[in-house]
Amino acid sequence: MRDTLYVLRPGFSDKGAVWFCPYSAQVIGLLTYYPRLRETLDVVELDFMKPRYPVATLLGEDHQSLPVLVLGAGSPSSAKDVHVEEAGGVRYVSKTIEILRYLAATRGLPAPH
Ligand SMILES: N[C@@H](CCC(=O)N[C@@H](CS)C(=O)NCC(=O)O)C(=O)O
Repeated sequence: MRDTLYVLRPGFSDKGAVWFCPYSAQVIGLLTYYPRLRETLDVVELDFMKPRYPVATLLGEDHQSLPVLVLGAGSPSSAKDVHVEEAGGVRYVSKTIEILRYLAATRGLPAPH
């Protein structure tokens, strides 16, 4: 199983306005900088409305904040300055800067400054 990046689909409605998620945009930006990175993981866009399946099922209803990187079975459990969390046997990284660090470290890319 590959790593799966869940992000919010841009252009979602909330509080009477339309938005994009700046955190998701940062990670999508990294994929745009390094297109070969895009080939190493699966990317899934989810709607803003909760519950955000399948993240709510995989990690629990308390862990639906996006973006989140769910790690594949063979993926490293650590990277420098990254906190890999775990819920129900599923490992994941939830802080945006740590998702960027993890992807950079495990794919041999420059690190975020
Ligand atoms: N994990 C991010 C924050 C992500 C975040 O706040 N995402 C928003 C959408 S832009 C969200 O999913 N909010 C709903 C929630 O946190 O439950 C970080 O590194 O600070």
